[in-house]
Amino acid sequence: MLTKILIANRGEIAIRIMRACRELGIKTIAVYSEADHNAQHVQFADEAVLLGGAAPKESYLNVEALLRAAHDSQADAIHPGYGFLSENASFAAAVASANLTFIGPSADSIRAMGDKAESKILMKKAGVPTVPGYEGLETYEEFLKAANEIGYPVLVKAAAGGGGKGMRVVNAESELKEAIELARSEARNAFGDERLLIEKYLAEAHHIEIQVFGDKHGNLVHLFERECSVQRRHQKIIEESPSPLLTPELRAKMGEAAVNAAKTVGYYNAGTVEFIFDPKTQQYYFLEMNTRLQVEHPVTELVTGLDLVHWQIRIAAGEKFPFSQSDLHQHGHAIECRVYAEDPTTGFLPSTGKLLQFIQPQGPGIRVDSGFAAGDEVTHFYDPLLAKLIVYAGNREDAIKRMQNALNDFIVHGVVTNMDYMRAVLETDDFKTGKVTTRWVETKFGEWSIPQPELNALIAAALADVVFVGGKAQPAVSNETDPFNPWKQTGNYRN
Ligand code: MV4
Repeated sequence: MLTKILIANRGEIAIRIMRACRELGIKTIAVYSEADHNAQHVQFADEAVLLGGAAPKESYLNVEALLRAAHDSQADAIHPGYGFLSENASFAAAVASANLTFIGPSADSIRAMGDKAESKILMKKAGVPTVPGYEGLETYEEFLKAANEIGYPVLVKAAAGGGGKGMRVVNAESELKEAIELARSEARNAFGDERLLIEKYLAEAHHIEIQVFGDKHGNLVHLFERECSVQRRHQKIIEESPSPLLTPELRAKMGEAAVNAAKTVGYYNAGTVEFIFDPKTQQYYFLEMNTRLQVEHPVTELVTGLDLVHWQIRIAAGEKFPFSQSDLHQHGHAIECRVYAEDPTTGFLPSTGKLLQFIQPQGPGIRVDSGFAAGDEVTHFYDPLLAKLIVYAGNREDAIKRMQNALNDFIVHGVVTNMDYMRAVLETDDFKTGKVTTRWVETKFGEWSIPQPELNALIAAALADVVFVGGKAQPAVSNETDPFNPWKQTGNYRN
């Protein structure tokens, strides 16, 4: 069994991983940048090691500093979390070469699934449905012929891309040549690899992903789906399980396809197979496989009752995963809202500042995975995710109601958040009826402003010298000496 784990990450996911370690009796080592010296994850760990400067390349992406920290603190494993180095095959290999356990898949699995052309070829061989298209094309003439065979609109993707990076939609032949040239130069600059894929673009479709989990002894299962179509510029905002679109038959078929996809690379540990689902044809197609624990994993934990990080650690230590597919069931409904320090009224620009108030909701079926507390500084150095608010209820309608109330009870003063925006999304008929596709935010909910009646109330309150806390008006703090006086803070429209 592992005795000491270094968490090569920060924020909410670092704390979340430390909670699983603590329950397993494993010591935790936090790493941090100079900007994070007071961060919650540093305080939560048993030990902490300074990596370097605030810039990720000097700290959380600094492989040499991370391995040195692991060595100096006698860690026997490293958990990468998500983002940063979590899908960097060279890092996974370097961890193994340092005789440390990498809590995740093999470097080979990461490398294979990181190449979107290679992974698509693997899927075709395994009989996993893929989007009609071509890999390995070189000349414009080849792309032109392929696009005419596929039929417009087509999507040009970078083979070394992923998560929407290096993707271009082409609606007509007249746009193709420029799109190919731009996509190629972007791919070369961003990834040092200019290979492109071309495929049919499924515009009105849903992003549905399947959680898979395997041990090092050949047992590989799926843990059902997550619906992730509420996204803005490839940043997920709201995720849920089950998907309102899947029938039990479709769920079983997509789960089997996801397991087959993972088996093509001998996958072990936690992974997610992404599909695009077209409700009109009821067809699903493999998009890519994420070889890491995902931000939205709590949604799966709540409907399956499993602690995924707990099992990641035990699998990494060589234990067998004691569940067969027939042992696993999906119960109830879970929804996650990602609370970002971003201002939806200014095109989601990051909002920075000191957190004056950070009051988390509580009650039955409410979970908050947070990396911040009142008094903390929200900086511009890292992803602006403040917390994940996840709710669980017996059915989708109750889960939506619970989420709306929990968002109301989540009080954040000092930075502007996207919570009112998410509450507005949850209130739409499109969301309630499961009609939100991957393009819905951009086409129907991209620009947003505070509804005028609410804005009037806020203006009246400001003039009347009150602030709203938990939806209730309170006398505004007026004495000038109070450092937490909300009137001192700019950019927080709640004042
Ligand atoms: C697609 C697609 C539609 N048709 N491929 C986005 C990033 C990566 N997961 C692959 N993605 C997509 N690939 C085909 N052939 C739709 C997506 C997609 C998406 C596309 C545009 C805007 C937002 C999106 C959100 C999720 C998935």
